Amino acid sequence: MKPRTRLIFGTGVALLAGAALWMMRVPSGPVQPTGNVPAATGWRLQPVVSGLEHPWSLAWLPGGEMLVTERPGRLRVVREGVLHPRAVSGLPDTLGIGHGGLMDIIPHPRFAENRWIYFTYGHGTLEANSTRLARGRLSADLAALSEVEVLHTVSPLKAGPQHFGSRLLWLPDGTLLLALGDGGNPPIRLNGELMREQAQRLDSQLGKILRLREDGTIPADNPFVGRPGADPFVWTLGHRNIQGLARDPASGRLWASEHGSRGGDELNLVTPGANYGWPRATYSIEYTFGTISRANTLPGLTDPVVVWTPAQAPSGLQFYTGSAFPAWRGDLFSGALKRKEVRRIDLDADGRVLGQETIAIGERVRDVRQGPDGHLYVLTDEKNGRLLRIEPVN
Ligand SMILES: [Ca+2]
Repeated sequence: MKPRTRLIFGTGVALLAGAALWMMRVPSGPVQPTGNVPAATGWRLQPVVSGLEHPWSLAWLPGGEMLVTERPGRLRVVREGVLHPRAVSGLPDTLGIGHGGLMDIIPHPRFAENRWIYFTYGHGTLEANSTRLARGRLSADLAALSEVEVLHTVSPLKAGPQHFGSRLLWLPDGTLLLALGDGGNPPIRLNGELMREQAQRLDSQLGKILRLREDGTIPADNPFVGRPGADPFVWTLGHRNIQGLARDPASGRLWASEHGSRGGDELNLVTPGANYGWPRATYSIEYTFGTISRANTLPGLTDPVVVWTPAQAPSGLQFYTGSAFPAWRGDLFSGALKRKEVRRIDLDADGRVLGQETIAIGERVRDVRQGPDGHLYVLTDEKNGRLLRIEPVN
């Protein structure tokens, strides 16, 4: 091929490739808020356990037993589908007010060796409180936690019963993510400004995802380590109140769901050091219908991937890898408190959203998790809360 021919040929290939990429890419510009979506098919709901008081999170142990937190401060065990009548002993006192109480729970990646269980809870008083991260060793009979140690107390302290977060997630390098809330709605203030401004302050842990080592110390490669005035635990910023955190083990993509104020709930693709905008840019408005920010998006801020208006009130988030629902593999499942459903978020192999479907539960959904059997398990946030299983039907 002559040089000139090669040039024309090469340019043509590049143009074709560019056009193909353009056709495949997600439209840029404002994210379209999602309202009603079609119902998912091929599933049924199977009750497993009832009598859980405002259950918040669940986790499986290597032996197949489940741990379930109850927001008032109890840790329960479910073995072969039966709720043990006695709560696990040895947990610290928790501040069970509003959004706070005993929240997320996650076993150490090497639990079988060390028996460590990590959990988050509200601590303090109505006037001065925070989210805490602690761990304890679970006895072989699953009856008691011992050697309980507080690994982290989120600072600064906040007032009131709102926006504690919180979700925990292990990264493959053995560090732990702790996702938090901004501390509360107006008129709650700190140092003369609205509490929500904490989400943009690098010296505050509110409205952040933090990254910690398993003993609660600071990983040296956190994105803001060494920056003057920045809190070295901070991993991402600009969040209002994260309630779901999930990781795709194949791609490593990390997803977080958070509550907006009125409308504007978000699903975000999370990368270290990024600023997710709250309250500078948001699709939500005040509960009183006032404006929070005129901007949906701003340079330097990371836009959400999905916006839910009207609000879903998203809760637990699961990336599905199981075999019970082959068509759902590689998709995200988000619980919804307000819409009383599980939302399936259909993703392609590159993590782009293809669509959504609703799985109606009829009760406030606090958490959704994939079980070892490949089914999805749901906790309902009620006084008589339930554990339900989503199973396939032909
Ligand atoms: Ca945002």
